[in-house]
Amino acid sequence: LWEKFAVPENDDKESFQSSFVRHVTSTLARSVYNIDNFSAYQATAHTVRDRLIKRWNDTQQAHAEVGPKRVYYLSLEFLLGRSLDNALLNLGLKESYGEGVEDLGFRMEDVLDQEVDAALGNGGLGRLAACYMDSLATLDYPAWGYGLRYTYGIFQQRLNDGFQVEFPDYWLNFDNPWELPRLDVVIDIYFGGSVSKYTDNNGRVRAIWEGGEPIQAVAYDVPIPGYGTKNCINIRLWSSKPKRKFDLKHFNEGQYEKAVQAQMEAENITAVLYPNDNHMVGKELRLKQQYFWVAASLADIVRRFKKSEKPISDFPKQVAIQLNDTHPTLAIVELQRILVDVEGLEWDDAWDIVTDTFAFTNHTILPEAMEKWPVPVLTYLLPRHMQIIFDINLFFLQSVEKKYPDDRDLLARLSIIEESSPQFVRMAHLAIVGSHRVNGVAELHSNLIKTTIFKDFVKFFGQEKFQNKTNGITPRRWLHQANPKLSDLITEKLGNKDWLKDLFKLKQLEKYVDDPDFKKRWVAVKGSNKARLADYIKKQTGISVNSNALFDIQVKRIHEYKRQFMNILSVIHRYNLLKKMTPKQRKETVPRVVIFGGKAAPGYYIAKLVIKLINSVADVVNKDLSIEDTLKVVFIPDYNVSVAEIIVPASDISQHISTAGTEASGTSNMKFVLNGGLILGTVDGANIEIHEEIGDENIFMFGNLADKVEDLRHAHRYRNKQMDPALKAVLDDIESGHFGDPRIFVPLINTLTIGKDYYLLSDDFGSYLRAQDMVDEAYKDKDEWAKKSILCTARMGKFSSDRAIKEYAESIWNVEPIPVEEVR
Ligand code: 26W
Repeated sequence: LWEKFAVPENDDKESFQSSFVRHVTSTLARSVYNIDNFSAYQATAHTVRDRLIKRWNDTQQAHAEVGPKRVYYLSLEFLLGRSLDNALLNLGLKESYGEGVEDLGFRMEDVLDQEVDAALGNGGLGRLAACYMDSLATLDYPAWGYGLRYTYGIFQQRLNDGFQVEFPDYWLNFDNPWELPRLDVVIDIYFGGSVSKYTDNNGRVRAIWEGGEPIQAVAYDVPIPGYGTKNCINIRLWSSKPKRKFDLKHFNEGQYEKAVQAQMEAENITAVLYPNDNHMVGKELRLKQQYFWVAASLADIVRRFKKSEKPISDFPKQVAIQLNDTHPTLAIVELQRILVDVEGLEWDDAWDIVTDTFAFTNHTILPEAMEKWPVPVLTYLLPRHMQIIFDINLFFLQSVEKKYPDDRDLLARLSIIEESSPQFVRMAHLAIVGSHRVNGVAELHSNLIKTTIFKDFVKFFGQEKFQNKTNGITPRRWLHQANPKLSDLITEKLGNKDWLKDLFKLKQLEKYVDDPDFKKRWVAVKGSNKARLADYIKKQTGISVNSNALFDIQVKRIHEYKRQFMNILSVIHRYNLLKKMTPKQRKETVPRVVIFGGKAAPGYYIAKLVIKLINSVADVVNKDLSIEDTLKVVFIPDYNVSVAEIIVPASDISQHISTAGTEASGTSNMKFVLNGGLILGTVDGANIEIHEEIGDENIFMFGNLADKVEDLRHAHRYRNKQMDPALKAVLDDIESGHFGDPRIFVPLINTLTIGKDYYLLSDDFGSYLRAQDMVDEAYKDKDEWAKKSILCTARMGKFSSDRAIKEYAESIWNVEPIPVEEVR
């Protein structure tokens, strides 16, 4: 009987339209005669959602039948962006649904543009998690993501007089068709309380943790469809809710308001995404978020494991958990607590299970980003967990002492506890000790962590525990979706879309680098993407830019180590040169549009001054008619995933100019090159591997190498080094008031003088300017440039997130793909 009523998957235009109309009238309760673009978006989204739910169920059923080892990706951030276009493309419905929408009188582009970004992340780490989910789904892995459903995502950025101002991102204002509330999946999470010990029947001392008031974690599921497969995986996001019961004590005392307040505090836990990227701020609420999230996730994972009825010792054969940076490290402690206190295992047996289950990815070596939490705070929020951490540390240090007797310094360096006052828990140390594998995110970065921050751990645990997994990006979103014209051209040339599942197939494009017709079409696509960006810039900022100029783009979070400051200083240098030129010289120079975008953490004063400086320089340069349109400067406000999809396909050059050794990998570098944009970059992060793949002629590299950085810093500190003269001249220019009241910029300029130029702008400035000149020179040869652009795209196979995910699956998780058949 059930089969008779099963909904078939009809992908044609008419089925779409009938579902569209049904959703308009039933789901949205509107008349089909007066619906706007937003309702059209909602009706389309709900139609797609129906499909996703079907696939989601089929996938869960297929997995339940096999009972495979599953991988769980714990990430405090999932920077998904928009879902509709991505789902249409991954499901292969773009064409039929597109026609269906247009027939009904809408422009698909306008409909897609109604969607607000799911912006539950800061930058690189969050977007990486989103790309990895796309690849896990596409490659048919039985995988789950676990995160938090923040009510407010990353703030919206607006500019006021050139300064950043933050606005709350209340993204759930309207219904969110991309989540399935699971109001039946609810887990009680406890904070505080106390621990008592007792001796059980076998004479073992056991602990009981009796937590304080429970807070509920409610599951919201976000389906992630793979490309060209029926597999559809799930990101489970937890939302905090008060447990619906009276606080009798307050109630009896007649303190109604107090009772309500306690309930509101429960909702606070998942209210807001912390907007700090690469910078630890020790807020207690953030720690509560972390525990709330890992405790709910582990309860869910353990419950699913128990359904298999396998012995608990099989846990690591069924479950792999990847820790996305140290943010979920308490999961290690929580699993140990469950195994010892709840399941009654012996400590050592439990610990073997824990370490076989977890693996840890490090994403940064910046000292200010390292998470550490005060012992007193942990002690009152999670008393039992604090005891377990001390025990983990004790047994770990005992094993160190056994191997290296009498090395007290080594013990202090390795200890999970920092012996300061108060004491702190070093989360990275806990993550390493509790995991069987640790990895960095690009070759250089993985080598650096082994020789610097984790050096002593390599000495103790050995090399094998430490791996590299170079990051990747999904070609579905970052080429197929963001750059449909280039995608179509590639598909036409290669004869099919197989490259979307095997990015190494792009190699075949190399055959055409000398084909004039192909080159012409390639350049035309770039031109039309630049025109699209120029339109967007005009709409957002009012600035007109010439789309025949060289588009030079730096978009990423604003941070001193990423050196947007150095970029804008070089723009001032260029501006001064242009002003000195004769009209004839100006005619011969390559016109440039320098584009910036990115958010500064709200409390990061220096980063915010960089934004102000960029806008002040833009104000002066863009108004100056004497330079005859040879230079424009643009700051695009509110950079996010959907804005990136417009920006990335439009670059001629993009800048990735971090001080060597500071950018763990970078992933936007990969996005730009995949779209035929060249890189101007330092010898850092994944730039190095991109260089290796695409060749010397197709990239502009400059600057000091990572192994020189420490010596250079030392020289600055102790030898009053001379500043680069060109840099000095530019700073003088700012100080003369050329770009508005110079007093504003004093603290920024001080970072180079009083602050000893920690990120070595002065040391790299000369070679940076020379590299810029080489870019100008190369751009004059349009034909050669087109060739470089094609070769860039053709050689990017390695940087697909599919490659990265396969490496994780094979050498860390030990999980296999499960093909999913449609269930009727
Ligand atoms: C505790 C504060 C905090 C918040 C976020 C510390 C660290 C982070 C992230 C780990 C920072 C981050 O996003 N790192 C970036 O990770 C990307 C993905 O691996 C890399 O490509 C970037 O180079 C790295 O900066």
